[in-house]
Amino acid sequence: MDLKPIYQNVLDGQADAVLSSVKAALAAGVDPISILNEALIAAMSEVGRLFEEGEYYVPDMLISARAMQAGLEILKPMLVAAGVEPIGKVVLGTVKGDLHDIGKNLVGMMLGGAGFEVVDLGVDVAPEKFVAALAPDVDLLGLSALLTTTMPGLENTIQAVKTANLPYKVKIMVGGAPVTADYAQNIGADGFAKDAGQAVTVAKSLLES
Ligand code: B1M
Repeated sequence: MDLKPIYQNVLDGQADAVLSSVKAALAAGVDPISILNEALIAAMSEVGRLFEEGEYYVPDMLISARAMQAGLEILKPMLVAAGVEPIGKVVLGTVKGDLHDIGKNLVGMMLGGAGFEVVDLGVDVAPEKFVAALAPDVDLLGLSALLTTTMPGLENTIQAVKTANLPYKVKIMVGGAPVTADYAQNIGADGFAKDAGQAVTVAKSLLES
């Protein structure tokens, strides 16, 4: 069966059409894993590319991410039953004192869309709360800051992770409007992404490195 309609409906942000096209594919006997990889994830990766290239804007990406989530909700129980493993686990949050979450949520949706398991700690997250959420199965810690006054929270959290001296390595990716690649490097982050599309690329490369 042609999975193009699902792919296109995600690109167009048509949640209802995603739902019906996913249901139609399942009814036709298509494997949920193929629907996930070849339609939903493939479409979200195209959305990320379009966003990075300036063809899609934040609302387009949000609408596509929601449409993708709608399809994913139907597939989830089948994927769990099939034992599909996420490609990695990310703990994500906005640093202490900072209540901005739109960008962080987008990053979370894109990572989820790319196949990561995302644990979202929300906003105003203290360094010790981030540290407490880390575990051996966590591959990546994602920190977001939107205010120049809360940017030090990124460094404080990275320092708290170092001080915790965990017996396993968790890579740290940072981002947010005032954050730059130079700043990220200076505070000891492993990676920086300027937007949600790039966050997926960076997260995948951190997993491989
Ligand atoms: Co506030 N705010 N805000 N705000 N706010 C900014 C950030 C500001 C630039 C506005 C301005 O003055 N021009 C300014 C900061 C100035 C500065 O620090 N130099 C500001 C201020 C001052 C404030 C308050 C202090 C205002 C006040 O109360 N006096 C206050 C602070 C509250 C607090 O946090 N303690 C405040 C409050 C708020 C609202 C609550 C009203 C609301 C937030 C609602 C919410 O998030 N639920 C709000 C909003 C909406 C904004 C603006 C208008 C929009 C932010 C946004 O959502 N952008 C913003 C101005 C602006 O940016 N134009 C502003 C869209 C979003 C998709 O982009 O968040 O950049 P962004 O995320 C991108 C990338 O940065 C990146 O990917 C995302 C998607 O592509 N990214 C990551 C983000 N996190 C990442 C993590 C990664 C990787 C990439 O890896 C883990």
